[in-house]
Amino acid sequence: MGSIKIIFLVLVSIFITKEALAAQHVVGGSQGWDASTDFNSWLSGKIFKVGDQLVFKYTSGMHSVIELGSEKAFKNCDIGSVVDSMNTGSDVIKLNKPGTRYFACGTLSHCDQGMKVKITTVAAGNAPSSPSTSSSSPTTTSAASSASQSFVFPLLMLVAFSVTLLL
Ligand SMILES: [Cu+2]
Repeated sequence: MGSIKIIFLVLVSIFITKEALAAQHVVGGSQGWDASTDFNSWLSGKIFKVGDQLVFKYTSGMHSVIELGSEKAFKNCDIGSVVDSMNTGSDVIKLNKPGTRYFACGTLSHCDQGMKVKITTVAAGNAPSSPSTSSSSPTTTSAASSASQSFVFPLLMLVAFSVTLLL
């Protein structure tokens, strides 16, 4: 019985560590990947780190996800220059290196209607101290994100603890 508890605690702590390091971002929040979603407000204050994942949730067949190769293609909704495309309705994209990536809907005219997001990934562990560009409000956003993380962590600990008590 005791060894089961230890194994469980180890598994839980691995889970917590992974959770603290990488986050999953459902694009558009509860509204998902949809023409009616305001992606700019969803993006505001979000920080994407290496190792995080993007999840696009939508009705398959109605929308799709395409990755565009350049800022210009993104601006012009040039959905002809596609780097990658997905259409399962629950597409997961791993942000595996720092930099900017561009995603849009592949359905005709949806990109022009606003179904596009520009995701800038920062190195994991580093505080998002962007040196020169985009100095809009880095201090407030980083404070907000660390606040939400410090809220999630004790919550997971509490769940882990109560599950351990049940064993
Ligand atoms: Cu669409």
